[in-house]
Amino acid sequence: MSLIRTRPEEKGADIPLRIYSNPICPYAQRARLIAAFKGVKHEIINVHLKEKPQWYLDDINPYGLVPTIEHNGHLIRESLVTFEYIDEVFGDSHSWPTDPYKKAQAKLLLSDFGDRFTPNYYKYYRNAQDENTPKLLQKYFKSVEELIAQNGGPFIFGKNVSAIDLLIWPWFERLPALFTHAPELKTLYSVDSVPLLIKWDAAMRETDAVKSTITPAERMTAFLANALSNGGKHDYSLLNIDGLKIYTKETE
Ligand SMILES: N[C@@H](CCC(=O)N[C@@H](CS)C(=O)NCC(=O)O)C(=O)O
Repeated sequence: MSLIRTRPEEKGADIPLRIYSNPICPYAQRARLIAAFKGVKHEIINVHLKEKPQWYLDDINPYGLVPTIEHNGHLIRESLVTFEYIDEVFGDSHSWPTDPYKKAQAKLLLSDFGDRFTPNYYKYYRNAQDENTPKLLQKYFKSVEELIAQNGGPFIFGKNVSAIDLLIWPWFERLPALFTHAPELKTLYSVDSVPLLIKWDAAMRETDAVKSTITPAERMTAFLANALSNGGKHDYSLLNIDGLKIYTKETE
């Protein structure tokens, strides 16, 4: 792994898309997933999330968050916005279901994800969970299970991956890391409790989009365990990713 302190060169014309990202970030993975799913040639610039380069804050994203994407001279931030932009601009078909009712169901799953799933998921990392937290996570698991059942699986809307599979996947990919921190959740995400969701998890891991963006669970676990015991410090070398470059603060 190398830390780089200068701004990256402008991208070559043969690479239409740049994604500012970080391998631990599930939001940034949304942009990487849709780019991979659509087969869009892109380059990834990883930004240190704790020691952000000043040029990133000044010129790329005033809030300092990843993802941001760069395309045709436009800078676009916020994971859902970047996802939908890439989905619309590249390829002939969009990844949301075309049937309006199915699309509404997908959007509802996404809305509940942001309102009910992720707030409870992150409570475990702040030690802010209470007796309702696992129940709310379980409710979400069950609602995905139900949609998979309605549509025949293995993906949420049937045989093909669609937008909602990709948009929620990064947090599911990171569940094994959460379970080492909150082992009591494991039984909620099991074959006995949500068999179709567990099959979905396995099917997602077989897709090219996931294979090309995944950060191995044991490395993510090591990274998060270290961050939790070191006051949030980020040691990206624990991810053990070959050739990983992280753009960081210009000065120590
Ligand atoms: N609402 C944003 C959230 C993105 C986000 O929280 N990214 C985190 C990393 S996972 C980040 O950039 N953190 C840096 C910081 O909080 O300063 C989105 O959907 O893109």
